[in-house]
Amino acid sequence: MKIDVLTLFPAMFAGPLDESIIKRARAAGLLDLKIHNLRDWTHDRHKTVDDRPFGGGPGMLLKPEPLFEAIEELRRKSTRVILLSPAGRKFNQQIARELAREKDLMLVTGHYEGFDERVRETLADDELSIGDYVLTNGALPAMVVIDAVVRLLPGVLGDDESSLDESFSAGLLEYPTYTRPAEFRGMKVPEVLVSGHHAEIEKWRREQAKRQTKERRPDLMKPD
Ligand code: 4GX
Repeated sequence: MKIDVLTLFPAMFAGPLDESIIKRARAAGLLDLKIHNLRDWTHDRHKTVDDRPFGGGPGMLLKPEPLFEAIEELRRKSTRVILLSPAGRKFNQQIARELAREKDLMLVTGHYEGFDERVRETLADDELSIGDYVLTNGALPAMVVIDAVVRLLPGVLGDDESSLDESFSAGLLEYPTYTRPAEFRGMKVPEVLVSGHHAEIEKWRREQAKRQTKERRPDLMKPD
């Protein structure tokens, strides 16, 4: 997959996407990730990317010209252009799975009060929010989307890394898990898990996953 990111803060992307699984995906050629500085598509001496809103009011908006020029230069027919903003659809695992099936993505991150509305109307295929809180800019949301999508690309996760998906796909939280020692500071691992009764273990895990979900995330619970 090719992912282009358009941002005013390219340096923010240096650490998180150069580590661990995303680093490995890039090295293996499974992900072609390019970070672009929106200021590279300005033409004035001050590299102006923002301006005041017509009609007055507080805050600055990203001007349309650099965004139009950048997106029109970088996108291909196959590219899904996605804006990141608190006004977008709420990002979740289902949307991550949907995006993982695309050939190319372009993530466009706002700043200040947001985008000139013509960017949204004309260039955006989609608009996503990572949650109901306000960040200083869209770089972290873009990295969150990239991380969640890239780990779903075929070949990116090893067998030991991929188990977590199943429970979320099944709509339940994980059951509690333990590793050695069997007793730690007086706290014992549940007897059934060390019993070797595989059918009993399965049953216990299913019950625990349901209980955890009901207690902590009832909103995930499917009616049944
Ligand atoms: N999930 N932010 C975007 C600027 C902005 C404001 C309005 C467009 C419209 C955020 C989030 C988020 C802060 C990124 C404001 N852009 N983005 N930025 N939560 O809080 O995605």
